[in-house]
Parts: sequence; C-alpha cells; structure tokens
Amino acid sequence: MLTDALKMYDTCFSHRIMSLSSILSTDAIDRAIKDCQAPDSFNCKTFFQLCGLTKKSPQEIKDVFHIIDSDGDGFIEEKELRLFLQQFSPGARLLSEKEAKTFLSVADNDSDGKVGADEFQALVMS
Ligand SMILES: [Ca+2]
Ligand SMILES: [Ca+2]
Repeated sequence: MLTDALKMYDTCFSHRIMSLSSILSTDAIDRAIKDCQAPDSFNCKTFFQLCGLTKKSPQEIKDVFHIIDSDGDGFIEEKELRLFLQQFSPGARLLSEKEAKTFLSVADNDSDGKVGADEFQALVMS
C-alpha cells in the first residue's frame, strides 16, 4: 500500500526540471565516462562510484533515476539503459546490447525486465 502511494508520488514529481549536473559534479561524471570508454568495459557499480552517485541522498538517487527514465513511465527499460551514458554526457557512447542486458540483469531483482526506482536505489546503495 505504502509502496503504491510512493509510486504515485514519484510519478507526480517525475517531470520536475532536473539535470544530472545539478546533482553530480562534472569532473566526477567525466571520470566515470572516461573509465568505460573502451567497448564492453562498462560496469555499473564502478560507474556509480566514480560519478559520485553512491554518496548521494536517497532523494538525489531517485532524481537521477527519473532523468534516466526518459519517457517517464516509472521504469528504466533496456532501451533507456543503452542511452544511459548519454544522459550523463551527450557525447558519450551508447552501451552495447550486451552491456545493457548485463546492467539490467544486475539491477532487475523482480525479473520483470525493467528497473524500478527501488531496484535502482538498491543497486546504487549496495
Ligand atoms: Ca522508461
Ligand atoms: Ca524489475
């Protein structure tokens, strides 16, 4: 019940104007992007640490989730995961299909094929 209420709350506020650079430092974002420039070298845990997200508050992590959920349906799907790096830096590469699938399998605890806000938070904080 509480989860449903929170979900509705999240949806209502998902269209606030936010940007990743207001949450994370550009230097940290650059470092994280550079670290996974080589094809198939992306590791979500390393990335979250390097960009400084693991040190952010639960609300800030939720804000980041909503930015990555670019169509605003409350879930990060595989197609949004492929664009993951570009949300941090427009010039960054796409994640490969394999990287997006690995990312999804690490994050998707309830196996519904997409990443919910709770799953994203659990992944970042773990
Ligand atoms: Ca989505
Ligand atoms: Ca899921």
